[in-house]
Amino acid sequence: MRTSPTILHLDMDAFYASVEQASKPSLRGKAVVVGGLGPRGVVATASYEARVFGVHSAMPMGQARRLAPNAAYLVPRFHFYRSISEQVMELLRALSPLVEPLSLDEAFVDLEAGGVAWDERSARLAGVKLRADIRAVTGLTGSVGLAASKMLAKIASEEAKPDGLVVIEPGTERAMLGPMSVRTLPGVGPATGDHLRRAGITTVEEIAEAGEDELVRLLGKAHGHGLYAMALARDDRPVVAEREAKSVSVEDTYDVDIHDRTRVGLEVQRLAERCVRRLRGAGLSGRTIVLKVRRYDFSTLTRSETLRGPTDDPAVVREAAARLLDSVDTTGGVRLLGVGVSGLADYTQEDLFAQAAGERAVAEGPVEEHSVAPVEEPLPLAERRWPAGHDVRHAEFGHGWVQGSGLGRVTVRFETPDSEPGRVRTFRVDDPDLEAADPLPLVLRGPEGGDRVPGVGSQAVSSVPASLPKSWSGSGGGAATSRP
Ligand code: TTP
Ligand code: MG
Ligand code: MG
Repeated sequence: MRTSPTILHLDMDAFYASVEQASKPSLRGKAVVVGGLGPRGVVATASYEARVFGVHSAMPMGQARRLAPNAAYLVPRFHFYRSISEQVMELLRALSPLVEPLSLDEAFVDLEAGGVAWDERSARLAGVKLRADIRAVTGLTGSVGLAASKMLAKIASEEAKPDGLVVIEPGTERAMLGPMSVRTLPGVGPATGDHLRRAGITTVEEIAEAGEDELVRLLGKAHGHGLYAMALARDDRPVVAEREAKSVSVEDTYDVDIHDRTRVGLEVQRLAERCVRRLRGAGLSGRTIVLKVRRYDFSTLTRSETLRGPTDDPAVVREAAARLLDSVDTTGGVRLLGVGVSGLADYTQEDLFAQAAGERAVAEGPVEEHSVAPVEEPLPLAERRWPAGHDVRHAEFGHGWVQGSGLGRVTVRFETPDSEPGRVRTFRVDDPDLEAADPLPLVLRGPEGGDRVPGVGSQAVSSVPASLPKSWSGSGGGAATSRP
């Protein structure tokens, strides 16, 4: 492990909700909930003002409305969030070639590889400047964690939230991790957490005390080893930029996130079959089966399993894909699924035997690479046309956003990111003067706008004030972190 805190983890604060507040002046400082507003909708995220009432991600929308009846309820604008995400990722890529995005609002950056930091001081400076630059370019706040490993950098950014920066100094990490819940460690979800609790293990310290053999006994070889190492703060995983793998794969994007686990399973089976058709069509086979799952928040997981020999057998690929799916948490919904086969060979082991039988039927027709999958929850027409929170333009009143619709009426608030909070007017849903519009940029970039992009390694820290992080809250761990 490196000896300086030069791995940076960034996570934007209340991302979707903050974008909405930046777009809509009347919502700043207010409780805002973004998510599915249909009968089975769940909360994607809530502004920190709404979290005070107990509203949080993945909560059923009905429950959120009971807890925070006066909050603004908005439908997500994924394309817009993605464009803001790209601006943020571009700032990260200016720091280092090694940027590993984990979701739309989150990424690791290897500052050392970019030559922008080599010790604690330079790392902290880069973090402070990054936060200021993100604010200047997007108008939003993100929290930064700095540490000598990915695991600790991510824990640090969580501690820094909201709107802060925390550095974990190398040498202090074990003392800091010890009293924390096992759930803090990567890969420990509710199921593993329960499993460990039943064995009397609730803190990271207790994992270390239990010893490696006990962990392996409880959780199996791979997971047990991995978790034990994490508990001792041993994490050598490198920051890896996204790269292309050689494989045959198919994937589907869903218009509406799939929440139903059975349905997810069926889709994976369908994709496995389609993947095998393409594989066979190309006269190939492969040893490694890969499952790709993109979740509601655009975080993308891949799981893979390597077989003893190459295959192009649909049953083998289906079963492997199903096993891989078992290890993926899909709570919150799935936007995209993919199945691939890599480790390609131009023959199959079975071929050597099957040829005699002479029956490798490749009877399937042409396969589309990418098809639009069926929609799970069709929206009522009125909602589809005027989703709450989406932008509109009125011929006379200009740019605004839909505050609500129903009973043949739509209520629009006319304001823009740089205006004062605006006024509300109501129209008929079929008013010809009203049309859907694209979102407006959150920050107007002046002629000097280009200067706001960070000059890598420059000593100048942007003049936008970077606010102080909230103080360290772990018991006895005060020495482990420090503030800018
Ligand atoms: P997060 O980074 O987990 O949460 P956040 O940015 O809203 O808040 P925090 O300050 O705690 O980081 O997720 C990023 C976005 O992903 C979030 O704004 C909305 C979306 N999301 C969902 O759609 N469903 C979910 O269950 C979660 C956790 C996030
Ligand atoms: Mg976030
Ligand atoms: Mg995140």
